[in-house]
Amino acid sequence: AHDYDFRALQEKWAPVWQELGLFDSSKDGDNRPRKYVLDMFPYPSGDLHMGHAEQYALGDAAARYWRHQGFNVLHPIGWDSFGLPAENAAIKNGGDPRDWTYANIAQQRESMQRYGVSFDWKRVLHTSDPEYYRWNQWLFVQMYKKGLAYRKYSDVNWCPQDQTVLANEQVVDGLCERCGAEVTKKKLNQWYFKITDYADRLLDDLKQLEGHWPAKVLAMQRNWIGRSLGADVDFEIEDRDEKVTVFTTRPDTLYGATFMVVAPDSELAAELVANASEETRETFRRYLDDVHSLGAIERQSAERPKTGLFLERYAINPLSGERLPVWAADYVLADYGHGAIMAVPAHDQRDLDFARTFDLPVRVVVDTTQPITGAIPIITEDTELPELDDLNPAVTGEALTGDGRLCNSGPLNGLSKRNAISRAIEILGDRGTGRPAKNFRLRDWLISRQRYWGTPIPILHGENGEEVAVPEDQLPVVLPDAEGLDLRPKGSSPLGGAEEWMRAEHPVTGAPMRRDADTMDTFVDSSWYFLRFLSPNDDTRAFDPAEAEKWAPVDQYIGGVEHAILHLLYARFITKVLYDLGFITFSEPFSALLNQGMVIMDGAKMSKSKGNVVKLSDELDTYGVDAVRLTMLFASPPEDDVDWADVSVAGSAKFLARAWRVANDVTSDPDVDTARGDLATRRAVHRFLDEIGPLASSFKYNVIIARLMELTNVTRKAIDSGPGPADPAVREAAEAIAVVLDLFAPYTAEDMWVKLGHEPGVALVRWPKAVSSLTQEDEITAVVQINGKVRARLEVSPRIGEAELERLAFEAPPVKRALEGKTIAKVIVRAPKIVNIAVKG
Ligand code: ANZ
Repeated sequence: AHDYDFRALQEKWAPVWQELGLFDSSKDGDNRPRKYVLDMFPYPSGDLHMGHAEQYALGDAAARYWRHQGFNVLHPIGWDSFGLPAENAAIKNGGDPRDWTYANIAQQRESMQRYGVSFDWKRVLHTSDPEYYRWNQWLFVQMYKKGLAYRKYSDVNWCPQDQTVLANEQVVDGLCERCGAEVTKKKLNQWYFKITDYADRLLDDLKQLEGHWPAKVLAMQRNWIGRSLGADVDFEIEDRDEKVTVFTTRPDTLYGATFMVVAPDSELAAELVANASEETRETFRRYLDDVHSLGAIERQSAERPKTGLFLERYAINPLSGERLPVWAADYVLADYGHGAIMAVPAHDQRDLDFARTFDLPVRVVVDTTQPITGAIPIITEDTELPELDDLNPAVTGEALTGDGRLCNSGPLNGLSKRNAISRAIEILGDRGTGRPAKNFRLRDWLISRQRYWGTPIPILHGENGEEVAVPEDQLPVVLPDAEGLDLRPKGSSPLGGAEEWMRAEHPVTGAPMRRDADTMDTFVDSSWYFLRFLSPNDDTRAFDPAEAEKWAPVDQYIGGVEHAILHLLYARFITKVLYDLGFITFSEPFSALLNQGMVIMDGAKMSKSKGNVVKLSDELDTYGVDAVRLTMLFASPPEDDVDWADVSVAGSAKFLARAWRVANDVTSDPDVDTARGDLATRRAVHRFLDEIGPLASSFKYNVIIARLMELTNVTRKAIDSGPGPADPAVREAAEAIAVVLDLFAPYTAEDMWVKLGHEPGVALVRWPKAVSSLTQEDEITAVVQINGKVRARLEVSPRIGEAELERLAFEAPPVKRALEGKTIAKVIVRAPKIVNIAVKG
């Protein structure tokens, strides 16, 4: 009975926990306060791996901590089970994506149960179940009715390998995020969610999350939304009735505009070039072909040499009346702002590079050598401007982007950049040729996919182009069987081949209609799943608003930083939509977010190609669940990566065995009065308890584990060579270790708890509280000597630092008096006991 046997513990306690329903969050009459702790749900790609092991160890420590604080913790799990890998596996190996998916789910589920995560297994969901995706369709219909889901014929990102469209977010450096193939453009009729309507709120509400979400994630979200404030300015074009509007963040530099640039792939460019010479039109056509082969990021790259051509047209500067040549160049994008810009080469680097390439004029209009504070200098036409040659962008090649005083700018002269921006907008407004404007980098969310394994889009199409939503009482539109369908990517959805399924009737007239054959982006599934966990078996609605009121928003969300942009942005968007529709009363889904680091090997991400993959199941077989979980959290703070080459799982297992033996050796009764225990041991226990509270709420689990190890050593000594195993303080220590250890090593903790004479269920035991009289430190006496004579005695902490002790010594009144008029020759500090001061005179 004195051997620590992790296998026996795992086998013994897993079924007991199931039976006791310790993690059941929906018991009648449970009036504990509530917390919602959510781990990002997994994709069923195979068995659990080391990354999962880290994530679930972390999320579980958070969930268990709150239970120990007396909360009813909702800690659910489900599977994000639609998506391409299942479909690709089916294409490669034959078979049905459904079988592959559910077999993997079964395996992951078993592994999670063995891993001892305190999930509420009554609330499981799979997004590929009709009982779930029915509500994706419901959500789609709500959005469709509100004009937030719409179809548009447009150029989309196309992955030629996967033969499917990709959201902008799924294109990384011009490549498909999934398969790495080069992404091309294709014109298709696609469904979008109008996330741009929510751009301002998605940005502004990030403020609420400051301090609760990683700063890096907030910055990535801000950047992705990319709000720019500035002005729209209308330019007349010679021989054209309509004006061309440009968006600029620097209307203050209008007098420095020396040419205009339009995106070559815009309709405007095509129209403007139509009147040009045959030669120019031919050059333009060839240029356009080149442009089509480039991605947006590449086009805007500062490194790429500037290319473009003069369109033989002129624009008129609305303030100065100056005539500006109009060019087409690929560094201007067709789908940002108005697809046209006023180029100010002196103050914009890309414009400057372009001007220098094509020999266009550069005019400085912000004198960056002038201070912007103090009185406004009066600059007139006659004012001699400083020799700017050192700074002249045409010479240096460096645009002047800093602040300064406006010059060469008529009514704006002398103003600072900021004031000139407002003034320019005012003047433009007065003349009716400009107005304040705002632009976002964010684009609408393309949600349709031409693939099989996803949620069918609940729309019917008539022959005449009529479009109607499937009535809600006819949902779900169930995915047809894969059997007999050709799942191979071919640019149109495999569902189109399900002839029988495609046929439908108009819900009112009964006229024949055809189903929409596309399926939804799986990010739709994960944009609201946290709400479905609240009433996962409700077949009358997506979720129960009363349950949402009780539990949501999620108090703590835990997952990988790879979801920093897309998933979180979409979930935030859908939450706001549901808020606007009146289904929920909060508008941010995740009150706090924690990103765990990765598990790496020898400094590198684990991958088959590198041959450095550590198999989770091997580690679990060798060292046991608890040792692996403990190691994950002991290795580093949770945000940092864990290098598996640097950890010792065997060391963790040894510590667990030591802790477990401590519990075994305790000989006092469970009801012994611990207040009678050995004082030194008790002090160690209560200082430990005092210290770990704040550590736990800031996820410093690695430090808590270090303290647990120390307390275990102290207790071992107390048993072997101190007050002995019957001392009540030894029991107090062993119990504290068991209860806190439950965060990291639940099997060991449970067994210790029961060995200590309690009923199973350590997971629900309240954390013991530190007794303040036992946490105060003993003080010791430090002496201050001047030339060898004791002048003062100070009561100080035994852990006082040298600097602090020296400061206290010099502040002591008798020391001050004795030093009056003397010169200090030397000070020697030996904390915590002595300060020696040598003086002269
Ligand atoms: C004149 C100017 C002068 C500009 C200056 C900048 C500095 P963000 O901050 O990203 O919104 N721009 C506008 N539309 C564009 C498009 N479709 N493609 C490429 N560039 C475009 O950038 C706004 C600035 O980017 C705008 O302000 C415009 O150049 C350019 F000293 O106008 B600016």
